[in-house]
Parts: sequence; structure tokens; C-alpha cells
Amino acid sequence: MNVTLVYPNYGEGKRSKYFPFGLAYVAAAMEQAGAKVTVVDMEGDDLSLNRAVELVVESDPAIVGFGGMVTRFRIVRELGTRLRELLPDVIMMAGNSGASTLPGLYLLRCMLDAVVLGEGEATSAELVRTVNEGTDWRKVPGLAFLSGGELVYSETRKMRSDLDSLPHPAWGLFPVENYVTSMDHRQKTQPHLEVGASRGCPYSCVYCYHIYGRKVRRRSPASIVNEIVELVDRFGIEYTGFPDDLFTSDREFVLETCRLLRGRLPNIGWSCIGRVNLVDPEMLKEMRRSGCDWISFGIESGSDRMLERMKRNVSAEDCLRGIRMTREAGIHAEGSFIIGMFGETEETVRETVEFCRQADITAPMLYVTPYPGTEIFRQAVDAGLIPDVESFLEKMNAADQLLVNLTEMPDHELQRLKEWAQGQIGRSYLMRKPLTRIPGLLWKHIRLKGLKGITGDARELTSSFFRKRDSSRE
Ligand code: B12
Ligand code: SF4
Repeated sequence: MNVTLVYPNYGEGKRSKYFPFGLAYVAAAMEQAGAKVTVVDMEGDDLSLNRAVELVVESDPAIVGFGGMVTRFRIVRELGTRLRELLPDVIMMAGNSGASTLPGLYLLRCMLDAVVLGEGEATSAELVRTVNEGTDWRKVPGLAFLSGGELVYSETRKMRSDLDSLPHPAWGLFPVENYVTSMDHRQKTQPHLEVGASRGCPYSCVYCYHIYGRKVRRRSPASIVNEIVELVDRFGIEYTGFPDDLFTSDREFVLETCRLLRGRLPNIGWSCIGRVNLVDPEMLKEMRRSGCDWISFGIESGSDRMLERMKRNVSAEDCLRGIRMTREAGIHAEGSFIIGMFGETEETVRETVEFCRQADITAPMLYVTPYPGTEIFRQAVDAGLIPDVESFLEKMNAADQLLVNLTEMPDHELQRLKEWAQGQIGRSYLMRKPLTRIPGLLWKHIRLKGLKGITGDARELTSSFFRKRDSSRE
């Protein structure tokens, strides 16, 4: 039986070039269940919508599955609508965070037969077996579908407890070279590919949706390192990373992974997602010794009031300590900041600016977006701030767009505050070590945009410096 899985881009020419290993896991599980799987990777192969539709039709599928997170809803809707006309009898389904959180909308508007809820491997594999046997696929646990216009859920599927038994992602079905050689989050082009080490997170940050729930499940360190060895052998990667919900959730697990990495792959570099309250000097030292050079901490705000509101379970002081500790171990501590939470005021933004100055950190500040499946999405819908969910998803493309204003401030005031804060954070960071940081920034921009782009950037930077100095906020 033929199955075709589509990885939608989020608009032609836009690429994050981050390997979609959730879809690759699903592809591997479906292959293992006996399907002949074809992947149409719009992002990796830079395909137009027309070409993607042609390729799906040519592959003669019995099942078509769409991946991609919620930002790609528009494209899934377009693909689903067109393919439904061309392939009326095919079973069309979608998975991932968007479809899992808004199954009714996806089913109806993307012309789907089914949505695979949450963790996708076992449900997709069982779907293949059921369709092959000609039995009723609607009885497969872990699905949502429409029946007589009503949204119906099949039995809930329990998440897999043993992650080591998962087949490795089906890298070979994707244009993997395009991902391996793409620019990574550090803006480097060292050959890289990421590996999933654990699933789940026990915290409850109000802006976060965790598809894998609150119970953390981890692979064994040996299985993780075996997979990285395979990636080194097959694709020549020199860098990897663990984009799990929370890689640093267990100290012993991290230390053992580091020990094995050091022994088997002494030259590999890596990064991970961490939490400031779950690192300590000894663990960080071991991480550095085994090649870790970058930890992404979602700091989000430098204001204790905001951190509490976000249910982050850490204080600004904890964040400062975590960042300093990480730097002392020789690892880059990446922060990210969001502005515009419920309760945000000029004062709390000023606290964030001051925090960045004290931490000597710079990072883009993004507007809070209430993504489906999060606590703030429910609050925003209840407050009538998202009157039409579909048009909200359509606009969900660029993270620095103000889609919903959750504050008491008018939009223009929040926008002005963001611009001001971003300027302040950038300026205090650059001016702390101008002789190294300004040339470093210029060089980074030249690499990203070429010489042409740099003229515009330089002009913008200079004018932002002067504009901010004149500002009444100073
Ligand atoms: C790595 C990552 C990224 C990478 C790219 C990931 C990618 N290639 O899609 C980068 C850094 C680029 C990124 C960007 C963004 N991200 Co992100 N990201 C993640 C992260 C940390 C891991 C994703 C991952 O690879 N998981 C591991 C794999 C194995 O799981 P998976 O992808 O979910 O796949 C499983 C299921 O979803 C399902 N499944 C997936 N696809 C399919 C397809 C079919 C057919 C089926 C049946 C099943 C299925 O089965 C898979 C196996 O179990 C998640 C958090 C998380 N832990 O999931 C956030 C997450 C997905 N990101 C999120 C967000 C909001 C964003 C941004 C919008 C952030 C921003 N403000 O800019 C951007 C959007 C980029 C864009 N324009 O599309 C949210 C999504 C929330 C939501 N409700 O949809 C998450 C959940 C973070 C969070 N905790 O809130 N992200
Ligand atoms: S933001 Fe990070 S720590 Fe908070 S709930 Fe989500 S995955 Fe967990």
C-alpha cells in the first residue's frame, strides 16, 4: 500500500530548514507496518504548491498525511482542498501540534478524513495495518474524525513508554543533505542533524503546548549516542542537538549521555534546550567537555511578576544565576524573550531591559502569541480576543507580528514599547564591548544578507541608536 507524507512549507521561499524528524518518525513507523512511503518535502526541496500536488497525485497513494506545525495551516488547507478534488477516495489525515490542538477545524477546512492526535507513530502504523486489512480505521485509538458533521474521538491512545523501541527516523526518504548543510540556529553551516532524546515536560508554562504531556520519557543514553554515531557515519554530521521539550530534566541522564558522547564521539558539538533551574556547575562542566557549546533557555521575561504570571517556576534571579553559570562553563547561554503577556506593563518591560543589561545578554524580543493548546489560547478565546480562530491561524506566520494584544495597552503603545526595549537591549549589549561586538554583528549580517543588506542594517542601527536616545523614555 502506498502512503504519501507531505511536509508543507509555510509559504514559498520561506524556510526554516530544520529537519522535520516528527514526520520522519511517522514515516519510519508506517514503513515498518508494511507501507511503501513517499515523502513530498516542500520545505527541504523548495517545492511550489502546484508541484507538491503533482507529486502527491503521481505517487498514487491510499493514504496521504500532512505534517508541519500550526504555522503551516494555510498550506495544509490549500493542499487538502486541491487533493480532495483530485483524489476523492484517498484517506487524508494530518498530525502535529496544529491538527492535534484544533482537530475539528483541520478536519473541516483541510478536507481531512482523520487527525492523528499527539504522538504519531503507533496510531499511523495501526492505520496502515487496518487499511491494508480492509477493517474499519475509525476504530484505531488516537484519532479524531467527523461523523455526521460531529467531531468524534476514537479511544485515547496511551503514549509509548519505551522510546528506545522506536525505529530511527526515515532520514533517507527526505532530501536530508539540504538539511545537513543548512544554516543552523547558531548561524553556522557545520554539517548538522538533531536527535530526539526525550519527550515530555513536567512544567506548565502558560504559553507552551507540550504535545508529549507532562510525564517525561527518556531514551537510554546508549540509544541516543548510537543514533548520533549513525548520523556521523551516514551523513558526516559534526554537530547535533536535542530539541526536546526539556533535555536537562534529569541530571543523571544528562551526565551519562555526556560520558558516552565523550567516549565515542570526542569531536562532536551539540546544543540543547534547558531550564535555568535545572543546571549546575558540575553538570555544565561535563556538558562542555562532551561538546555542548549552546543551551537555549527560554528566559521570556526579566520581571518576577511576569515570570509568575507565565507560571515559569523560576525568578529573574534564578535566570541570572543560570546564565552566569552556563557562561562560566564556557557554554553560550541563549535567551529568548516575549513581550505582551496578560499583565505586561511599561514597568515590567523596563525590568526585562534591566535584566538583559545585568545578564549582558541580547536576544530578539517576540510578541507573545497564544498558540492553540496553551493556557493563554484558552484565556484569549474566552476573553473574545480571538473571534475567528481560522483567520488567526492564517496570519500565524512571522513570530514578530502582533497577532493578539493580551495587555491593557493599545496596540501602538505595545509596538512602540517593544521597539524601544529591543533597541535598549541591543545597544547595552553592543556598547558593553563595542570593539569586538559591533564588528561581530556586522560580520554576522554580511554572512546572512550579503554586503547589500548590511547598508540597510547599518542605517537602521544608527538611526535606532539616535532615535532611542532622543526618546522621552530615556
Ligand atoms: C524544534 C522545534 C522547532 C524548530 C522547527 C521544528 C520543525 N521542523 O517543525 C524551529 C526552531 C524552527 C521551530 C520554530 C517554531 N516553533 Co517550534 N518547536 C520545536 C520543538 C522544540 C520540537 C519539535 C520536534 O521536532 N519534536 C520532536 C518530534 C519527534 O515531535 P513532533 O514534531 O511533534 O512529531 C510527532 C507528532 O507531532 C506527530 N506528527 C508530527 N507530524 C505528523 C504528521 C503526520 C501525518 C502524523 C500522522 C503525525 C505527525 O507524530 C510525531 C512523532 O510522535 C517543539 C516542542 C516539542 N517538544 O514538540 C516546538 C513547537 C512545535 N514549536 C512551536 C512554535 C510555536 C514554534 C514557532 C511558531 C515559534 C515562533 N514564535 O517563532 C516557530 C514556527 C516556525 C514556522 N514558521 O513553522 C510550538 C507549537 C505550538 C502549537 N500549538 O502548535 C511547540 C509545540 C513549542 C511549544 N512547546 O509550545 N520550532
Ligand atoms: S516552556 Fe519549556 S519548561 Fe515550560 S512547559 Fe514548555 S517545555 Fe516545559
